[in-house]
Amino acid sequence: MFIKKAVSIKPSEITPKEIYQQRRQFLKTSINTGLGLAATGLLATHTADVFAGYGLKTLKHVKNTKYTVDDDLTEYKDVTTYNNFYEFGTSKSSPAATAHKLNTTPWSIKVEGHVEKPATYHLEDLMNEQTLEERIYRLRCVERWSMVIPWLGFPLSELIKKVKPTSKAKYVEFSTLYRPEEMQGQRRGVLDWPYVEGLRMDEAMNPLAFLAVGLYGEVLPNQNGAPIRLVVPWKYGFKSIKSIVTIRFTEQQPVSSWTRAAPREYGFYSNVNPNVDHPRWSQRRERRIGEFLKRKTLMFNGYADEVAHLYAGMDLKKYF
Ligand SMILES: Nc1nc2c(c(=O)[nH]1)N[C@H]1C(S)=C(S)[C@@H](COP(=O)(O)O)O[C@H]1N2
Ligand SMILES: [Mo]
Repeated sequence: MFIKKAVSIKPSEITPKEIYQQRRQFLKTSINTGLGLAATGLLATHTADVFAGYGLKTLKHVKNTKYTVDDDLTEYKDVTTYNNFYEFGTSKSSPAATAHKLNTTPWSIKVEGHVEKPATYHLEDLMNEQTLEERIYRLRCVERWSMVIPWLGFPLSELIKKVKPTSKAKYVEFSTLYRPEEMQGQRRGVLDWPYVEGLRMDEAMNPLAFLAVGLYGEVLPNQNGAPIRLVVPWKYGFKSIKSIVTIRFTEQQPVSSWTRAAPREYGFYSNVNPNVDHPRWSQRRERRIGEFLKRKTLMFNGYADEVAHLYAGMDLKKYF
């Protein structure tokens, strides 16, 4: 399908979202109606309309064909207008409407706790040291919807290796920016701000754990967690914390914002698991945004080969 085509593109090529969407639309149309090439002009116009006013900076990257999926990509418009980012309100549409108020330059990340080399990284320096790669991941929200997103970024393990955690470092804790003047959702006590998330050290070092700075070939739109956010594709979406300013290495298991808010509903692990219900709903199925029929939720969101070994011997009903 579409993804197979996309991965054959030269690694050095910058592929802005318009190109993705045109290819995707073209493939869809030629399959559905057999119109072929004649239809592309019309579709190109349509695509340009949809993206009028975005115009974000493109990022140079290579495609990592090891991390891709056969599923169709979720439309750029859905990825950037249907969001969970409570710092900008609790509705799905408010982040896209209000996140432009967030000033993301300059931005730095403080790395502290049990590390040999604590540091404050300016985002630009960090990015200059990394080769950005594109990875296509599924993201499954605990609320039973999912998306497939082409992220740009680098493995979390790269950053961890730089700061050299000591033997006391058993967990990694991440915090989001706290700036209620620009994040109007933080003026209300919906969650205990700043938003906090955490991973066990071996989870954080797993090659799938990713720090994203872009999507669809461009810098992250603010509503998706600019300028840098975590993506942990085998866990429910809320583990993928946005707009990170602090990374701390700890001995104790961090208490994440959602666990603090509702410990019976949101555990520390929060691995995608169709066999463990949320106390208020089943997790067996999900709706892929843009699709009508529901699909079955996969164990570890389809990433069991990569991550099941991390939980060998653990009772996943207890450690939900
Ligand atoms: N700081 C912060 N990070 C967050 C959230 C949030 O409210 N605040 N929502 C989470 C949830 S519930 C999901 S599903 C994903 C959504 O990411 P997306 O909007 O880029 O698809 O972000 C996660 N990261
Ligand atoms: Mo979510």
